[in-house]
Amino acid sequence: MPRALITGITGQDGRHLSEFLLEKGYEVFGLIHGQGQEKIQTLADEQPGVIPIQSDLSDSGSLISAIQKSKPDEIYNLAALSHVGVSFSQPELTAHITGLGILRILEACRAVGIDQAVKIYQASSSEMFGKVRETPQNEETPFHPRSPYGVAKTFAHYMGVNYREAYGMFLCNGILFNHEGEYRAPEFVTRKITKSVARIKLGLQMQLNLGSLTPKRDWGYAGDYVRAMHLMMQQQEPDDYVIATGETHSVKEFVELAFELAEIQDGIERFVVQDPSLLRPSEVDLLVGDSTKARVKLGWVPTLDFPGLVALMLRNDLMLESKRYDIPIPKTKVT
Ligand code: G4F
Repeated sequence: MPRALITGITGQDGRHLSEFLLEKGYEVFGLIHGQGQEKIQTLADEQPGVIPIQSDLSDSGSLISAIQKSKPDEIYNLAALSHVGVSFSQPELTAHITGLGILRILEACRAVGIDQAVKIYQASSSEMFGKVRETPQNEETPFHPRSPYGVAKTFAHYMGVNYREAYGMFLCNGILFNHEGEYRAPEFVTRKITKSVARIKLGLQMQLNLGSLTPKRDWGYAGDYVRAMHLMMQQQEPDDYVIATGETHSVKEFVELAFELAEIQDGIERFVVQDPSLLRPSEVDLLVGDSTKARVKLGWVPTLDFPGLVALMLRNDLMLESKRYDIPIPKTKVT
């Protein structure tokens, strides 16, 4: 039975990936940080089958013990302070975890002596492209990060490349463009929109505060993207891959479609308030990925397009909010 160790196990990608690997017959270990038993209980309730290990990406000794305990064939480093906006107010912590985390894992593997056997996945990000130098962006596009988060991810990316070249370690950087779904946290714009539109439809909310509506993102489905992570790790040689749909849409288009699918007329005019406190000091205006390499070499293809993604997220939030307040699910284009 193959063994996988996942950091960021309770995050969106950790949830999708652990479900995927458990179904494939893996033994899955998840790093849980902090002191409380609460997180371990939540993991047991929401992700049954995952074996928790208490450890912290900022503590090298605890990473060494986690690796000794789990003896992983594959390590997926998904943990990060992942909110780009928040990284501006916690830049040092972002560098400490999002940037240095993978370096501590790589060194822990060397210390334990599994560096030539283990396969490591590093969650790189399209945020590294930032102020884009070309469109669409592929594996050769130069990076120009626009946030402490993007800078930290760029450091982590190159640290992986360096350990691959210097020590022959098997490390894949998955340069994933935005990926969303039913497990997305509401701090991110897509889930904030679908949750708010569902609540507006149910009469539970009257206002949706947003920052800039003009940035464009290449939004895919997280369930599709964890398949790509696993595929990279099954190759003979480690490499870096862009994972993206190849389509880009503005935040405004996402909101418009969500209101349309919920059958709410003039939603933006009636409910959206532009909130200057949600603007970022420097913004990434346009991201759109070229995932030809992953499609050709890995045979990876996404299954959900933009309307399918918005519909899935809205349907999920209409069901959750209706259940929470014991309100019948209203009739819309997605229910
Ligand atoms: O949903 P977002 O916060 O995602 P962002 O910044 O693109 O980052 C996400 O994708 C990256 C991959 O490229 C990941 F690496 C990263 O960890 C994260 O998962 O914001 C999307 C866009 C931004 O331009 C933001 O300024 O939406 C804009 N926006 C407008 N109003 C908002 C809001 N973003 C958030 N979170 N909340 C708003 O109210």
